[in-house]
Amino acid sequence: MTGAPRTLVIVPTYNERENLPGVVEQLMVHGNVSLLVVDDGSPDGTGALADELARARPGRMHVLHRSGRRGLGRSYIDGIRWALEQPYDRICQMDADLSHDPARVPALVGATANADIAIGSRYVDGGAVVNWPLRRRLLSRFANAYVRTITRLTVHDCTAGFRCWRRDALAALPLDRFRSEGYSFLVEMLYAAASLGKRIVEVPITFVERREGVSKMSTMVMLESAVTPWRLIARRGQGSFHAMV
Ligand SMILES: Nc1nc2c(ncn2[C@@H]2O[C@H](COP(=O)(O)OP(=O)(O)OP(=O)(O)O)[C@@H](O)[C@H]2O)c(=O)[nH]1
Ligand SMILES: [Mg+2]
Repeated sequence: MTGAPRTLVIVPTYNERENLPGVVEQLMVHGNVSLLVVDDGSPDGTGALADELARARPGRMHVLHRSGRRGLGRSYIDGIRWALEQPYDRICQMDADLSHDPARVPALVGATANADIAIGSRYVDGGAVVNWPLRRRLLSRFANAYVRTITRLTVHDCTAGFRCWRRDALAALPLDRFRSEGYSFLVEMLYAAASLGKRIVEVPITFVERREGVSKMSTMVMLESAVTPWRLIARRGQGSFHAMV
């Protein structure tokens, strides 16, 4: 059957040694899915472990090793550039900490049959967050309300890191103009896509807080996230993303 789109899942990693084997195993059960790990020189040896796992899965698993300044945004840009040189129909984004269930990848891919982007959303009917303390729940809710209010994005989970893109929608993004280094890269991507008129749908997911490893959320990352929506709308005046339509 030629039905299932050729899909690549990009997974950025920084110190995810304990989580990576589970992510790989659970993704590989989907026959049409390949994996690209983008490791930022993790001191815990995640990169070497990824190489080892990839050697056992030739053609299905790939590893990009970054050096220099680390960051989620930079990692995604490198990963997306790599992905667009390969013949994948769908390109997904997913965290390495198993807070995103690899079993939901087919649902996201399926939702792109009638959309350019499918977001794995905690904040639509049927979506949920498990094991987050109240403080973390409130921060995420606040971040979403903040982004939606400033940018006028209508997506309920703008900061979600679990997404599937149709290849052409991802290729349309002006990657060289993106400035976010940390998590706000996710908002910047979405904003650019919405500005380009891409169709965005949300698929409910249950987000489960990581059991292994530690969060990489830092004060700098949060500060950047607070500034990014304002920077995005300031650029709108200059027609920055619209010029690409
Ligand atoms: N390549 C790369 N990956 C990163 C970097 N920072 C975080 N990541 C990865 O991005 C994903 C999300 O990071 P997390 O630390 O889980 O962030 P979070 O989900 O906000 O925090 P948690 O509460 O720990 O789940 C994980 O797969 C991380 O390993 C980075 O600087 N470079
Ligand atoms: Mg996480």
